[in-house]
Amino acid sequence: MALLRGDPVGLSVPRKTLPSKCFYDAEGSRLFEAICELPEYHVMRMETAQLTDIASELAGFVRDGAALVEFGSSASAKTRLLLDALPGLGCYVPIDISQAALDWAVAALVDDYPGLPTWPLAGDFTVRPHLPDGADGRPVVGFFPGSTIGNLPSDEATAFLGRVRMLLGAGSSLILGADHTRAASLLVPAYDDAQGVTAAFNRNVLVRLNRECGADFDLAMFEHRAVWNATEGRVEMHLASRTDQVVVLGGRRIAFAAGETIHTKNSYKYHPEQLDGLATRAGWELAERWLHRLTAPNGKEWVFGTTIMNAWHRGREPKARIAFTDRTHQFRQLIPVPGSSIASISGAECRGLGLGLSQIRCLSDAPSSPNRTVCDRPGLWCLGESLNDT
Ligand code: AVI
Repeated sequence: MALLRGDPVGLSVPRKTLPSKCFYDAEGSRLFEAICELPEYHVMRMETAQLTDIASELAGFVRDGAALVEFGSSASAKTRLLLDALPGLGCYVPIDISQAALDWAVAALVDDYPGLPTWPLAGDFTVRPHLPDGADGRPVVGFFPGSTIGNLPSDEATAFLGRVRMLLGAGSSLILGADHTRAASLLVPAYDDAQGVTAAFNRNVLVRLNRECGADFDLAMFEHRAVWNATEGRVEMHLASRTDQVVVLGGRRIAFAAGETIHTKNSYKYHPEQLDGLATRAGWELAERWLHRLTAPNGKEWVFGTTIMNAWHRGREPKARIAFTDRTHQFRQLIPVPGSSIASISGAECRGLGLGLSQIRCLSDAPSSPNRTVCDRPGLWCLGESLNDT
């Protein structure tokens, strides 16, 4: 059941969901690569075309000797476009939770970039918030392409960008790729393609539950659906039960009514200004944005954006941060807060970090909050510790 461990919502509640980490086993990664080639799905092609166009302009924002830190290891064409445009780069630091993915990415790159020191960082950077020693003292540029930021709701996206900001440090920059397309007539086919590749990608989560969690989902009895939710500004992927049925998972019986769905994925399509708002709350400010547009035969537009942001400069850095521990007092998270010695975080952000409110203890030296206050009141938040070292 490792696949579902820590799943805060899951399948045993009325609105069934699964965590998006369920998608990416070897088969899921293979299917995602196939999605990127689909005629209906333009995200990857647009980003690659855009980076090809702007690589030399982006290079103007990166100082010689800089460390390039990529979130999600990759040996992709996009990484290579940047590396080719940045011959003065000091080192490359791909970060990934999976050691195997890192090994593969690094092996694929070293032959082509023999002079570039590569310092892969395996693991959860939110738990061990330090760059490798090889990056010490260098200007730092983060790279988070692929519109993966869109797979996070706004509170989690802010928390993620805040963690990235703390990792990369004062004076750093971040290159962020995000799809801004919001036309339902383009997005629904992009997530429900004619060849059924996205449907197979979605159903693969059931294959994994059968294999890894002892479930007995009948794949033919679940239909893939993609829906544009205009209120939330996101494409939703669901698996809808074709009939009344009961599925057994890890010894539990889970009932599905006909038409009931498992909500498996969200792909938020943030307006550029929304993205700026999230980034600002996380300690970043816009330096430059490039928008790449593609007009479809029906007159609707695909819009992809690459944004470079700078961490707050001296005098505007966060003056406080929140340090969380879990029940075992293990370090979990730091969140920067601008211009204040008091840090705060919303309940939604806590949940975005995968922490239940009762799990959160806050280390604080603020007079109104004794150290290690257990924050269990919805709506109000923990006080953070003051920082002298930013
Ligand atoms: C990885 N991510 C940005 C893709 C997206 O567009 O949300 C994942 C995806 N899932 C189905 N199609 C694409």
